[in-house]
Amino acid sequence: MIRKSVIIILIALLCLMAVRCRSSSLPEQEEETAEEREELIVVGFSQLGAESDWRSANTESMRSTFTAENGYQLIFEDGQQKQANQIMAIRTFIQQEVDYIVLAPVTETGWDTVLQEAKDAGIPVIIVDRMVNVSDDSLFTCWIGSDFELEGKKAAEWLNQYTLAKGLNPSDLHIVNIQGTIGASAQIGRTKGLADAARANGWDLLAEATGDFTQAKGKEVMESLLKKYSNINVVYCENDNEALGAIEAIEAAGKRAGSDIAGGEIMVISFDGVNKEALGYVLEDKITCIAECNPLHGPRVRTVIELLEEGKQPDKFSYVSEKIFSADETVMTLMVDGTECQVTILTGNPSY
Ligand code: GYE
Repeated sequence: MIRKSVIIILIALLCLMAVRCRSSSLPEQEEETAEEREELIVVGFSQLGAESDWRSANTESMRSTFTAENGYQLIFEDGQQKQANQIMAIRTFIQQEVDYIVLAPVTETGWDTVLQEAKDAGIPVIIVDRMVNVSDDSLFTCWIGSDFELEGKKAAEWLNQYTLAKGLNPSDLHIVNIQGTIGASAQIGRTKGLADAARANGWDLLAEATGDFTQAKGKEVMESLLKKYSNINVVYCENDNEALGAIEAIEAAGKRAGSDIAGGEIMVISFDGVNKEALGYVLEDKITCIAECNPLHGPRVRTVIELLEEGKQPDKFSYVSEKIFSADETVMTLMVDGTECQVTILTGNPSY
């Protein structure tokens, strides 16, 4: 009897120990994970959408930079080209108490309120790609992106030099502009670059219509422009995806995309230089010239965050330097804003 109760007591003791062990090991494990999580820098990234190859490359650059191996936790939100979605994402990041907010804004205006909320919460906001137009620049920490007007000026100056070299009369250039998303910095700058050059050079800028930076819309818009204007000989597309769509429309209308304007071709000019097919089209002369726009902002944003972590102040505005591509050697050098710019001649060798 005594032996039996000793055994029961022993078993009971063992059970108790086991339970105590589990319950003491559980919080330890939880603590560890929480600690581990705490070590990661949490970045909330509000991406504006997935409208183009440029955008996909930009998203990929952010995803492959802000990894756990590099010490980050990335919370990614796709705004689907709607500012309301992006505002909602930023509010969620604030609630989640992320360490940094990165915003690639769909359009420039309408950010004051939500950025003030982020500022009040003490969360630094880094703007990438397009700009925000806010009344108080202290609402964001810094911006990294491209000089879109410069890109536009380069493309327009390339067209100017090329057509002059070919002996074309400026007033015989009948241009349509398939614009990007209206109100986006990339649209505003590129549209201005062309419109100013058209005025200065005496080109006939027939129409401006938005293609929303997508291939489908680029095609649709070009189809209707071709129906409306029979004399189009240059199409300026504010990104490569629109250019691919425009070329589809040109060919479907029984016309040819190419640089031989005098021979009846429609010259396609574009931006980005990210899409492989578009770069291939440069070699085929279906796209005559592309002003590069660099999407690889992930490492640049990381450098900024590292500076901030060290208590240093990054530059307020950082512009990425960019090239201009063509396969045609007629124009080798451009003067834009008093600066000489070499044209990068594509030869099929991907080393540019
Ligand atoms: O050129 C276009 C994209 O804002 C620079 O957005 C970006 C532009 C890019 O959809 O392809």
